[in-house]
Amino acid sequence: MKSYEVNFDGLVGPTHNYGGLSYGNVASQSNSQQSSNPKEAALQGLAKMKALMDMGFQQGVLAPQERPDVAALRRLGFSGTDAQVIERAAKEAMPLLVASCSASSMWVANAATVSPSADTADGRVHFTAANLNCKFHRSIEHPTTSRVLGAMFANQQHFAHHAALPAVAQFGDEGAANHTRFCREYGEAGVEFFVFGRSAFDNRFPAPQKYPARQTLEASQAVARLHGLRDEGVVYAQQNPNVIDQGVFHNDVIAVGNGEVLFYHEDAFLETDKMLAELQGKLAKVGGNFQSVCVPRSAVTVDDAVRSYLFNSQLLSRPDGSMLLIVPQECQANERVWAYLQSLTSSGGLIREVKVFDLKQSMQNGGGPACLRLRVALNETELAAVNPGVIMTAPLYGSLTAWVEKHYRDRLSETDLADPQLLLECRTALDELTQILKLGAVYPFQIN
Ligand code: SUG
Repeated sequence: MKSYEVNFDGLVGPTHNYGGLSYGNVASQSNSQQSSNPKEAALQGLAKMKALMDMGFQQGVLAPQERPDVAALRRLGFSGTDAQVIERAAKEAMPLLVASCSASSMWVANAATVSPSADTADGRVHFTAANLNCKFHRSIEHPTTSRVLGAMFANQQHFAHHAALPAVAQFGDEGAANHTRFCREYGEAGVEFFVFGRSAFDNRFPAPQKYPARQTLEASQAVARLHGLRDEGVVYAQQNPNVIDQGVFHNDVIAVGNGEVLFYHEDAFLETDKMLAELQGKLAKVGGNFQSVCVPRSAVTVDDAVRSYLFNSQLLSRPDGSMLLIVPQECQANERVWAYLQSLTSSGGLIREVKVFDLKQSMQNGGGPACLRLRVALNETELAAVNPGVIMTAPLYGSLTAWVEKHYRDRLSETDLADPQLLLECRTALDELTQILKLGAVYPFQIN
């Protein structure tokens, strides 16, 4: 049976703004308070989805969330009508209003961890929504994420959904941003690679000194148990705490993998040789031939990687078996990174082509091409069981573009977030979106 990696991209929500909310994420910190352009952000994301679809890849779309999250503000003690809740939060606690307005759900690599059916004990595709509990503005995403994923992958014969892990730091879980799967074919059993930043209960693992390590070993282990993965099909590795302290807040800022290939920076991991040997050995047991491409620090520094987001690229398999790298334009702007990419694609290796995308609006918050997509490996039968409303087609691209043009502002600054009109605009837009994507009622304002 045929199988595919389907990229579900997060549609940027109408409140996209630069709140400076993510300590440890250099771009989010340095662009704090700049005014944003939500319309441009959404159109940039849609252009990437359309381009991949046009190249023949399977592409889907994941809906944004209801923002401002009035319910979250109510839980923090703001009361009255929705407009009063927003007005009071703006007056008394602007940072909380800003957090409740974040469009951060666009970075759907953090939405969930997904294990394909070939890897799981019950032969279903498993999803665990990420608790994202390192940052308040992201910790409020998972209930809606679960409802949206439930509406997209509703067929219980093929899809199993798990609620987010307990929302405490010990089980900090950032979803697929720290999860990679290696396999020969998408429909065959593979090796799931979980990268953690620290251990909550075992102090033998060194932790970063400056910035938070968002993903714990214990969270990754819990996800592997929930999904029913075999020990032989799992490898855990620790991210180098020094790179976390340099702004590598997820593994997908320093490594990317696909098929049998891991593309990574020399400084990405601790105990790299041991880890590579384990990946090689476990992939060989399921018939795969693990290959790694190490980018040396002499060619690209960690700082280059953080600024250019070289590793936050999408590594895609083409029908002839070669690979294509989708990179943000910041890679072209960095001389060393661009020179490295030229030598990589001309070296006769597996990665043959680089395609550059303008994702500046998202990049300025630390979200590159890979952050914007959630990968779901599906066989033909499973793909046919996905809600067809969320699979990208030329007509859907047309409808979503028109929807963005109609509802989105082209400028948003912090003071605009206090405008109760913004809430109404967002709800009107999202109500229409659930009809376009055939999701049913998934947002709090539609349910309560
Ligand atoms: O969680 N930025 C996101 C970026 C997530 C990128 N995802 C992956 N690497 N997979 C984050 O730090 C910034 C929001 C702001 O500052 O307004 C933010 O949430």
